Amino acid sequence: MTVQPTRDEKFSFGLWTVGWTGQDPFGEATRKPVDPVEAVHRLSDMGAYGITFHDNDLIPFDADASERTLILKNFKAALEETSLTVPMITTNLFTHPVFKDGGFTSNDRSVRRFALRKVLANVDLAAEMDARTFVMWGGREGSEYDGSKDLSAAFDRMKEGIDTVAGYIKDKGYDLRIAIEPKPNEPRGDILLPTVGSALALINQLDHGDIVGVNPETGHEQMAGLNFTHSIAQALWSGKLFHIDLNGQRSIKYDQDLVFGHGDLTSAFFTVDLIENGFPGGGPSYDGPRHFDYKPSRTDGYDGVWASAEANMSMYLMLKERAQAFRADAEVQSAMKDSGVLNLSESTLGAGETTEDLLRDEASFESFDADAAAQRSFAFVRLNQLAMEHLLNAR
Ligand code: GLT
Ligand code: MN
Ligand code: MN
Repeated sequence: MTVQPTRDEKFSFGLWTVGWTGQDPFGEATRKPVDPVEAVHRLSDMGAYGITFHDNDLIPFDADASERTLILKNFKAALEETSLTVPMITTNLFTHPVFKDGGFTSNDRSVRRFALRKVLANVDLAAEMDARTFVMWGGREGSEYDGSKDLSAAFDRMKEGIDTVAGYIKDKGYDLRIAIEPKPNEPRGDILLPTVGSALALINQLDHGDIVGVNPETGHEQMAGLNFTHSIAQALWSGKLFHIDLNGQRSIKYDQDLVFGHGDLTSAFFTVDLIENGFPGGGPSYDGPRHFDYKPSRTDGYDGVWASAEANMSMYLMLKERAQAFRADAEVQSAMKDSGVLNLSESTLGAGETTEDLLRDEASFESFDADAAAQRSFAFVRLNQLAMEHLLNAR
């Protein structure tokens, strides 16, 4: 069963995803490179609305000005023909050996200056392509040995780099926001800003943090043993969920980049439930691209590449349908009520109540029967079982 997407679903794919040739640290490529123009047509035909890329996914690192112009001309023509959009652009600061110790935080200042110039040039390209989000994944910003980095200076340089780019975006008047993508490790032994929480904390220290948010990836949070839905929830609550990378990961191991839902399916269900249905009591919601950042398995040929791209969208739409049925079910609503899910929206202090008032309220403490309150069953298992029944389409 394949559920056919429409452009209103805002599905997008990285050029590096369907374009991954299967090269890994242990083996050579198992597929020939794909032509970016073909990728645009294929993705458009299967119902995606956007394609994203690193500068060097499209334009080789050492391309001269005329090669660059020709490549962009052909790519833009394909976009125009298909009306596929480019909602996000990002910069490759990890493949070329010059970035082996990072870009913004390399111990070598000349590399840091080169990295900044590469990013600024790519910001201009993002504006030219009408992208709204500029992702920064600092895969090489990190270390293998704790003694090899002055970590305080590294955070200073990270802040300096991001603020310089954000300031440039503002000076130019571009309608573009930065989204930091966290990852705990791989390719570096440890990467700076390993989780959504770390990225949010750094954003608070920036001068231009108002246009900087996060781009959480399902598998990256799960590689750190974290709950992805909780991570995007906190990003949303902070007004910082600018973009999202959906994929699949099976527990704490190397970055698997599986098809969305092919890792932790229960987690994927609640991720879609949050994105599509919002928090149970209202609150901020996400309206941006549903971007898939996965790798078609290197065991598959191009038939499998395009089928897996469709599988991401299909998985998402099936989960969306299941999550909507879950929320609409009267039994679920009453189970939520029994579990007190909606009561959490009520503020703990009453309207206008001061801390002094609370301290004077004997019912809240002195005469509060903690043992009696402890008898309450929250019945969370029943609620979760209903979710699983909906997920399995068993209701
Ligand atoms: C790289 C990484 C992804 C990031 C990309 C953006 S590059 O493939 O593994 O998670 O989203 O730089
Ligand atoms: Mn990944
Ligand atoms: Mn990603």
